[in-house]
Amino acid sequence: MQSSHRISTDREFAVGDVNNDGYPDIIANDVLINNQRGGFDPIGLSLHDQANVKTQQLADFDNNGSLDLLVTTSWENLSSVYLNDGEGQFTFHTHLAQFDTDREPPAIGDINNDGFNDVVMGISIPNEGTNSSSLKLMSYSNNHGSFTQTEIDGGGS
Ligand SMILES: [Ca+2]
Ligand SMILES: [Ca+2]
Ligand SMILES: [Ca+2]
Repeated sequence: MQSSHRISTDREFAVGDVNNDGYPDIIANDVLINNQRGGFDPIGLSLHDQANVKTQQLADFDNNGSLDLLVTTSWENLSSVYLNDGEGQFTFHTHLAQFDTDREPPAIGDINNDGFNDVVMGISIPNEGTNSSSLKLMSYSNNHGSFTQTEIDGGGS
């Protein structure tokens, strides 16, 4: 059976196996589960500020073996982590930056080698008393799904 599903083109979508059945699934406006017969079945995806999603990336943030979702939005300027229940249902977990994020997607990797995926992204912080803002490079180190924000020296521009 062929699933037809409308996706908007101004957001990045992600591919990964979100229900751990060995078949790659798609995160677009919805979670599209690979039905193993060449089609995809939408199962629903509820995000804050759904209409303004800018980037979506999959990575396991709580180390339970299921891919979680890191989302940035362009309107409320939030970056948020959603945890996967193992079936591809994502539940809001935490916000990272609440400032405008860089146009580039965040980078994900275990930068302090503790076994948990961390996040690095550029955020735009307003300069006090002016209309200008500074782009700063921030790291979000992850400890069992709880993130600590640190400015990376020399990362601004
Ligand atoms: Ca799958
Ligand atoms: Ca996970
Ligand atoms: Ca880490």
